[in-house]
Amino acid sequence: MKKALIIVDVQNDFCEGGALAVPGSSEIIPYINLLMEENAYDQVVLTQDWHPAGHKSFASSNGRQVGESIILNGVPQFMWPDHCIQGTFGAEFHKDLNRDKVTHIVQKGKNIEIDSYSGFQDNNHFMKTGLDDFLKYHDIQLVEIVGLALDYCVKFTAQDAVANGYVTCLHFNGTRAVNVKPDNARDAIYEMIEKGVTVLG
Ligand code: VGL
Ligand code: ZN
Repeated sequence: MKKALIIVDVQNDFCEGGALAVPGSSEIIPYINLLMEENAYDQVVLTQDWHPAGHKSFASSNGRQVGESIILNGVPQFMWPDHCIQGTFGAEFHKDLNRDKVTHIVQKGKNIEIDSYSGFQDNNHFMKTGLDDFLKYHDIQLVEIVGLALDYCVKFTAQDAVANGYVTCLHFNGTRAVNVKPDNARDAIYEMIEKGVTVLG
């Protein structure tokens, strides 16, 4: 059975000092590096949040405050600080993440009008990223997921992995949450379990 590791959005803007810093984010990097050393993954995929300047998920693009919510193309959209703008330092992968075994990179959030939390598709379910095609082409049946942030991109990527037919495991020690509200991490875990994700300690 072939297995892949999917490393979600381990980028400077989501790490300490970044525009959308996730608490404790840099702690997961040694854990992820160890996973890659100790497991013979058939594929290692990075996802990269990759927004054009002026992206509609940014509060500044809508004359809003960070933390507000708007309806964007019919779905609720949290208003984020400007982050992961194409070609900037904030959009680059964290330098400590070992990329020697990476076989594929998926960029998402490129459509200025639509956000994309999942590594598989945008939030409007309008465009696929090609990740499912890549994994199917390489006969992957099991995916293990780590990265940032647990309550957004990791959760939606894991749920879509189940929906696309993969045995899907989340490494709890390899992820951290934004926790806009204190219970967001816990709620995300329960939602993932309900949808069929296996949570590993
Ligand atoms: C993410 C908020 C906005 C994430 C990306 O990677 O979880 N969160 N864009
Ligand atoms: Zn984003």
